Amino acid sequence: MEIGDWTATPDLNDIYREIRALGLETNLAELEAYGFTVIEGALDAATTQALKAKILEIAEARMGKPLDPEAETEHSEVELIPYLLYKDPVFKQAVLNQKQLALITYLLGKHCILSSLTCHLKGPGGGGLLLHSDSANGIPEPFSAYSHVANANYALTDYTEENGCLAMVPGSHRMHRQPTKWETGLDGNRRYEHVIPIEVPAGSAVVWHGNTWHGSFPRKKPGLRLNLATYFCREYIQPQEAYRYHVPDGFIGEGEDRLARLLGRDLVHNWRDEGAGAKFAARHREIGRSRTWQN
Ligand SMILES: O=C(O)CCC(=O)C(=O)O
Ligand SMILES: [Fe+2]
Repeated sequence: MEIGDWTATPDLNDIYREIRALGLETNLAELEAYGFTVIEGALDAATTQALKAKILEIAEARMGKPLDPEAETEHSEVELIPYLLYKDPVFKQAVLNQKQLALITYLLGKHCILSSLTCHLKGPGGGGLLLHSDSANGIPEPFSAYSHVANANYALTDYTEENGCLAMVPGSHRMHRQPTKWETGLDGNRRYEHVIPIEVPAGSAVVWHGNTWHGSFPRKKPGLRLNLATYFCREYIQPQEAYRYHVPDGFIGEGEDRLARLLGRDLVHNWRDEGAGAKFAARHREIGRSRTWQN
């Protein structure tokens, strides 16, 4: 059907039209049905390579030792490499990738903000990252049907279970709770019976609803598994990383309004002497126009 300028769904009309124009309607159906979807080829080979190289450089400096992505045996378990956004222009490109951002906008509305940009760098051994929902840190259960947080996670190395890939529990966004301690395991006799490996080539983006149970398998061979987690939240949630008051001069280019909003420019709360001002009035006008869940 043709999507009109329907007054009941003012934000959704544009969001849906963009998803259709980008050829993502099947991804949208998968996201609704299973709580996650894979966009293969979301990044071209050169961007995938650039992200991987930059993250390795940052991780080596942070961890104070050389890392061998093909043959690493020393570094086991998961190391979180945080706060990547301002470290190289290629990270901004990954956040603004149209396809993942269109699905994130569907899940979180057009006022969502970036919560964190991190890499889960994983070497061989250990127990993997146990199953969890990202609706953590104070979001009460039962979770709501709509997302408060959402994740678009790029694979920067080829994903297989043996390589330590992402793990998902299809349909778990409808459980509206965290897994219990009997439902978190990935390996051996603790492995949760419904978990599946996301075996996709490097450059894929996996997008999921904030409720969906996921984790990542232990790596069973030498080398490193690298991802880039672009993690977003609705504007009333405290972001994990500090962007709003720390944007480097010149970082937001001419016309990059969406980037500015993602970094907190349009957030209304947290005023000082300037008061609520024009931002508050503008938001009230906008909300008055529509009270659907997309706002
Ligand atoms: O290591 C992974 O692939 C999973 C990371 C994860 O749980 C997340 O980004 O929320
Ligand atoms: Fe997670």
